[in-house]
Amino acid sequence: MYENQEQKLRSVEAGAEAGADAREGMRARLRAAITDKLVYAVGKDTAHASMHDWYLATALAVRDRIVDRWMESTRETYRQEGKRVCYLSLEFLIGRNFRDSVSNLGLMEPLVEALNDLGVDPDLLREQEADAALGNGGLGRLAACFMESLASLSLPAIGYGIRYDYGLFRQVIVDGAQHEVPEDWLNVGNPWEFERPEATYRIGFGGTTRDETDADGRMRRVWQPAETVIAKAYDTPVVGWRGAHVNTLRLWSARASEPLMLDAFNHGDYVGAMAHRARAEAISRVLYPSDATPAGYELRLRQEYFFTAASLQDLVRRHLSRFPGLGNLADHVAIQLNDTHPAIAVAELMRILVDEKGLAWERAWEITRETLSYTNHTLLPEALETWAVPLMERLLPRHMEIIYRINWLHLEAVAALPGADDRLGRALSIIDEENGKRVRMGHLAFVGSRKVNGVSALHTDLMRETVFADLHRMFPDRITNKTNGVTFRRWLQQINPRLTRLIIETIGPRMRDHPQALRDLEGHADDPAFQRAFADQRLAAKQDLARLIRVRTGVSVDPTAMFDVQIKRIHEYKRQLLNLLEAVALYNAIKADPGAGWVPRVKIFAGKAAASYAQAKQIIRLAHDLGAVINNDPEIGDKLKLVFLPNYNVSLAEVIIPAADLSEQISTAGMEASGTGNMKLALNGALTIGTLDGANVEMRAHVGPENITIFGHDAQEVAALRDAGYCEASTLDRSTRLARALYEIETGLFSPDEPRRYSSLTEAVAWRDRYMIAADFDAYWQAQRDLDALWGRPDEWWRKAILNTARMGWFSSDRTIGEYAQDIWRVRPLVHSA
Ligand code: 26V
Repeated sequence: MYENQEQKLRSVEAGAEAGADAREGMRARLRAAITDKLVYAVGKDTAHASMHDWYLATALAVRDRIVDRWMESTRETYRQEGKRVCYLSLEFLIGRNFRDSVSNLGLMEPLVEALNDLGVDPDLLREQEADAALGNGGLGRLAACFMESLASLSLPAIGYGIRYDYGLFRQVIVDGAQHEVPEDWLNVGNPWEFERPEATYRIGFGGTTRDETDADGRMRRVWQPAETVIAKAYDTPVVGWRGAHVNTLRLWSARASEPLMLDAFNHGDYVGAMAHRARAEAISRVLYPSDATPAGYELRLRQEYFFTAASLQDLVRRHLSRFPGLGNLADHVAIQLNDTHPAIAVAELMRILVDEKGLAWERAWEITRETLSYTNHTLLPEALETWAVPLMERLLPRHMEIIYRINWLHLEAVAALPGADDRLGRALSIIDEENGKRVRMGHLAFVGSRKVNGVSALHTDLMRETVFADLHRMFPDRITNKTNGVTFRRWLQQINPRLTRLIIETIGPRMRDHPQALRDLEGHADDPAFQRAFADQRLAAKQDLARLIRVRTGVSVDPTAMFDVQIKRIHEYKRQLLNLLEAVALYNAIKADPGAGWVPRVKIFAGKAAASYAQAKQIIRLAHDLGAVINNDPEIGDKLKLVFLPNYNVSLAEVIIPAADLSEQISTAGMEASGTGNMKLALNGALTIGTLDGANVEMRAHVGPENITIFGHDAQEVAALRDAGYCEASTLDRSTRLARALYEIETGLFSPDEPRRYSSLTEAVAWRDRYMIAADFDAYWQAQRDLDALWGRPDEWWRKAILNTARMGWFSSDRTIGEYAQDIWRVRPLVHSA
């Protein structure tokens, strides 16, 4: 395959040289296609077209150029009878699609020229696209990076998910507080998707089960659902790098099985005639925020079953169009469960095989266990999914029966283990009997899967040692590690064209196809001219970000200051509060000695808090209250600024990341499964300050311990502190800086209008400190001061920054996907003739 790609690259590049004419031709064709779409698809003439009309026309013209390759990819997949990956995920956090598609097709230059010919600003045009925010954070963005890498590696794959009408809420800040506004992303039209009215499936809910004798005299269990919802497919093509291969992202939208209850309507009950429709369509209405409260939970279970059942029906139908039965399903399909959200697939596949296709239970179980694999993304107990048995019995009665049978057979095997006892039985059971009978979806996914993976080396170790320790002893070969990665096409080449150009001028274009080729930069890390050029590219990105900060927050920041960035969901375990407390301590220190040669710093925060997560929302408010005081203190000036950029999303990340000098990855050790923002920032040349958590551990190994700043307790030390009954009090006595900062916040120095505003935050640190903020504060403070000193030695700083970019190649999602393909899915790339 390697040789193949090399050849492909050479022929593409040779073609590019010979192809100045071809480019002119493409420019003219695109120009014509865009005006054509504007008139005949959008229905506007050039004189009256808005920027949005131009965007739609351009996207449609680009989409046309994807379709041939898409169909060719599908035909080849069928022809070569290989195996296909089905990636089931409740979240795909794509962001914008335009630049991805255009640049992977290799059309960026002729398209920009064509738009310029038409008098349309390509940057303004790009801004017209709404972010597809169909995810909460890391898990959803990982799914989007994986889809791009699967296509780029020519691995036949389909992503299955939900086409939410409303993506993750838009964050609006009013007086420093977060408010949530619906994100109506489809309102402006989505030119990338194809509606598939022919691809619809019926999804049942509720009802009853009974035994029935079929024509051959065999007993079968029959499920008679009380309610049926229609799943309708919308397909978006996912273009791989250099356009060779195109996969599909298939998202399901819910429809009522009857459009209108005509009877009720005819009797004048117009609202009642539509009520069933509202109930059915609610399923795909809105994305769940990551820590929803129990209210509304039934809807989430309906979402999970809805998309899982539709996806399984779809892949089974496809399989049966080529083969007489499902006996060889595992040879042709690998199903990946992205967290436990689609874990009901274990029971649903068994139901299809046993109830619908009449296979023996044991054979069906073999097929299921060969076909499914499961990725775990968090060990936080509050995020591990369980469903109350009565709810499951009501909504999915047949699945509950199947789960009981799976569990019964599983517990039989448990009982036969050496040393088996009651404790082991309780720990391994799929049903948690201790908290009012709940189905443990992680256990179900684990038992029903061929492979189970964690997302970083540390996280996988902790899976083996903690949450899945007993299951791991029972199935010692099942857990495997697949450290996360990010797609370098988007997260370096597209978002940072300036740095990319400099890198290519320096080491050539190989890095575009081989992330590991970035290593060739190592030889330039000490070159003062290259260091200067590297710093200059980054300064330009910082000027862009400074402009954006000014427009969105009204705060002016100095682009030559150190940009210290923490961008991610707001969560106590991610410890934005630790960073804010350090800001207060630094503010105090500067005030005490303003002339002490402080390194100018801009602390930049962005992130959303789940609507129901009160502490996280308070952290956002505190950031604003601190900013208001610090940013307006004349004694502080440019020595310290603190800004919170509202409405963090993929598009905002794309502006912040190239401009970050320092990347904050400071979660309580043991709590962040991997992190992927950490990788994007380091790849673009930010230095990391972080704990030994998630993938930070492996980043340290790759970039070298001298090029990353690690502080604080590691996961073992955190566990030991907990076991010893840690609570903060003694630590607080030791750290006067922290004690003073907490006292100032506690007594309203930053919220004089409401002095007690933050007592819930300060008490959480001072009395419980579940997240070890007090335990790590002094080490964090010292690490920050060391970084200040390093900033004063620019040749050293830039050397380290360059070495970060040079050594992050391993964190490409192409490497991750290559490992999944080999070890978990056992799939091979498609060979494209053209
Ligand atoms: C949990 C729940 C609970 C109920 C409501 C909706 C909902 C949605 C998501 C979750 C679990 C989120 C888990 C997650 O996002 N994990 C992140 O996965 C990243 C990719 O592997 C990883 O880099 C992050 O460290 C990890 O926090």
